[in-house]
Amino acid sequence: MQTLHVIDSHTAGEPTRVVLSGFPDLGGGSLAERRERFRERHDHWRSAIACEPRGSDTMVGALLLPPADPRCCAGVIFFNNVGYLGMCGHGTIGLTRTLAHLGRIGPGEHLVETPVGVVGVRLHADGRVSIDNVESYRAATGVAVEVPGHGTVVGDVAWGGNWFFITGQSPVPLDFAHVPALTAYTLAVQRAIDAAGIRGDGDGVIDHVEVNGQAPDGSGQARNFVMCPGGAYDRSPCGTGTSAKLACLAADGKLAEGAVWVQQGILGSAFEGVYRRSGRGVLPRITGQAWITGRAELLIEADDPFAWGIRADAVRA
Ligand code: PYC
Repeated sequence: MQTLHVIDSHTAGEPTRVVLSGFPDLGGGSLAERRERFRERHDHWRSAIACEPRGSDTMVGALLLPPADPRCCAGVIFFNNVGYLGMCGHGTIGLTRTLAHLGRIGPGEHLVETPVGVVGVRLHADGRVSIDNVESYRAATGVAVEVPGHGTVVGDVAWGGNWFFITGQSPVPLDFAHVPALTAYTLAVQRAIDAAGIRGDGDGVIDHVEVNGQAPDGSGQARNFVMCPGGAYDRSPCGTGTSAKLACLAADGKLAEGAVWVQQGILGSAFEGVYRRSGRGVLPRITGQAWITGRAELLIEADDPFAWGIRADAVRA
């Protein structure tokens, strides 16, 4: 029997499961090196934690590790039902709230090490969390892709800690009632981008599709629908997706440095984003809130046919 200790939270509706202990030793080195060891040698632990029956398609795991950089209060590797994330905005907000819940950090500024760089976090006295994300930028604009059943879809390719294709074209209103149609649409866009060989810098796979428009609630705020790599949509406004969007707004001159952008997700829950110009793009600061939902021991029994999660090699053909 294997035992893992976890704390669950949600950020604007999107779950994060912080793994505190019980995970195999990944050795030393950078978080990027340890993520490669995780992927190569221990991928079944990812599916045990994130996939059904213990997790779900929406679950983002956050393996808490000692940082290599002594300035940081924690190191983290984010993962989900199908693989690994570079950064995760909602997950970093959930992790920060979890560290506060454990009494490991208090209000103020802290640094967290991720596989794609060090990010700043600020725990506010009222429980909100701001993250200073990695440099985000637009790599390409006006990218056109033929999407079966939807015609030509045009969008931007942008980095916010993960790669995004961001489009303003939506076949239906951006509201909760249209989640099934938005899911089908964004999955079709994702397949079309992949088939067309459209990539981010360094051949980066564009594994997130973001539809952005006006919220239909009369607030004048923006609302998005973000499809994540594993076929589940982000319940939150997506921290890395909001960062990528800020980079596009900055590149288009549509949002001034320091001005607040309120980004709703498809549930209507919101993050606030501001940016400073930097290098190729912007340094985004994203603010949101997370709530603790559980503290658990995950048990893995050796004779359980789904011990390591419901994955292709565990189901009958
Ligand atoms: O908040 O950055 C984010 C995120 C990525 C995937 C799910 N959430």
